[in-house]
Amino acid sequence: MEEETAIQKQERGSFNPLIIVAVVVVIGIAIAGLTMVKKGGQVEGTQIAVEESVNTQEVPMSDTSEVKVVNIEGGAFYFKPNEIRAKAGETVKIVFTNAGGIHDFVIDELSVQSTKINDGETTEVVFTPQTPGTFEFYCSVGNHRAMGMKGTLIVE
Ligand SMILES: [Cu+2]
Repeated sequence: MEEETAIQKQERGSFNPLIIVAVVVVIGIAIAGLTMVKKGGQVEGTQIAVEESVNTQEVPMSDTSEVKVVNIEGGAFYFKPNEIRAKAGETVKIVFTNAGGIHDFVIDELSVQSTKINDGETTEVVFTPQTPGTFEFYCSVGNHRAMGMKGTLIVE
């Protein structure tokens, strides 16, 4: 009886540490696994959020190569051409060259305002109309707008 008890004690004594080690290892693996899953989920979520925010911004990454460049000449008192077209969501780059006098290029509704430039100078404005419509662009210097220095942007 005493020997059996001693064996049982030995067995318990030798088994219990192994079980504890095994449980600790299993828990450790489980925690590590959960942590990796959480990290993976967070990374994916972050990537999706970034893509969504990019898509809602004015200049989507995929559209940077689709910038529509429009050369416009301005003088006393005209824009040439005086009608330009763009698609909603399309980024437009106006390259505005001054053929004489002091002029600028303005579209109130789209918050477009170039710098005022002198004879022979060129300036650029970049914008992305988001909604279809017809917008007037004009020169805000003096009475140039009233003198006919204006045009139409048609967003389709
Ligand atoms: Cu002008």
